[in-house]
Amino acid sequence: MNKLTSEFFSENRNKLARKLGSKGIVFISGNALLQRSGDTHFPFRQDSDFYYLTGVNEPSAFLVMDLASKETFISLPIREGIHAIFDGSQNLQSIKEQSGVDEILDIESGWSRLGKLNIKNVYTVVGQNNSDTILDNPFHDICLNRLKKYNFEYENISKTLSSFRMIKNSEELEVMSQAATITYAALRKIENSLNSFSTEKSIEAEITKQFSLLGASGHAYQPIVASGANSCTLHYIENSHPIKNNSVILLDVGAEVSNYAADISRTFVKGNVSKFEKDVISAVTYIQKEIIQRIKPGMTFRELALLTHQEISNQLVSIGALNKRHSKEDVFNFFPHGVSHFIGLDVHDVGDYEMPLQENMTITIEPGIYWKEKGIGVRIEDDIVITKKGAQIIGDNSISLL
Ligand SMILES: [Mn+2]
Repeated sequence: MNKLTSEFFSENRNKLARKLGSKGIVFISGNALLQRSGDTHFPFRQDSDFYYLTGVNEPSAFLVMDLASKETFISLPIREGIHAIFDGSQNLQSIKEQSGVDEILDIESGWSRLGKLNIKNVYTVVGQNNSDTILDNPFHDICLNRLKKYNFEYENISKTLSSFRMIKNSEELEVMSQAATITYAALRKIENSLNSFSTEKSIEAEITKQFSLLGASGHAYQPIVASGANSCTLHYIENSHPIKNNSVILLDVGAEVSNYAADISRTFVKGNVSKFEKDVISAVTYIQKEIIQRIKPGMTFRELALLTHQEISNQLVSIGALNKRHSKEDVFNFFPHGVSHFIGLDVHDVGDYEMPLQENMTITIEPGIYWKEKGIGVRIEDDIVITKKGAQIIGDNSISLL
């Protein structure tokens, strides 16, 4: 269920229209279903820009805003006949109300309506993904190729949308807070019954169950449940090993609510905690608190990274991992990732890392110490919102939801 109001999505479109002026059209495509095998598909996740402007979670849809006439419509494959029998028909009225657009059209009517508009310039989003290993949703290119037949000039508004999405409003903060609170509740449930779990998989299953029962749509990303030496692998998502007694378990998980993510990490110990494990865990916990306390609007990501480096370096000395005369690389070996990223509709959200922190930006704070020789990795991560004077942790870590 969508917990954001139609005013939120309408205002996002209005803000974009004010920025772009009164000529041309905005064309934003959503995501299509992707084949998993045969005629089955992967679970659907909407394109974040399209969702931000519409609130619509239907596949193969596109949004058109005519900046001159202010008319807006969404086109989507309307399920009728045999498709409605198999997959159910959509409630078009509720899609229209949720999005606040003027009309919902089927795909072909949408394209023909578009053909009648006086299109010279089109504002759209192109090619956000530079990776070879994660491919863009093909529906974007399918739409772009079809649009090219109209002989238009296009402008990429990806950065404009990112600059909007980087600053959250109260509705977004509310759903992010729900996602974080659900994640904390699931983590507490695990912590309180840690001895009853003998495999990483059983912890993952319990977290998935908790997320569903507590009202999340699922995981915002592949959960990490890493015990023992697996905790040193930063993106360990196999979650398939038995958990030995007296070993650490690093959990990096996040619920998704109304397409907004939480991203939270905790490191627990099953069985007896040795002094050594305790030292590493308290060192990282201390560093994380210290960083959050010292964040202020105006701080740059570079300053945040330097502060983290200094804190980690101090703690590595005090736990005996390094001596005082160590190099930058020595610290990097223990902490090879960034301390922070934007979070929102995407778990690694869009945003400008050159910009100083400002009110209502939401970022993660996630220092860690990964001591490979000893087979122990510790990461502590919370999501924070930048406030007028500092930072505040998103979500409530103190309530039990079940
Ligand atoms: Mn993170």
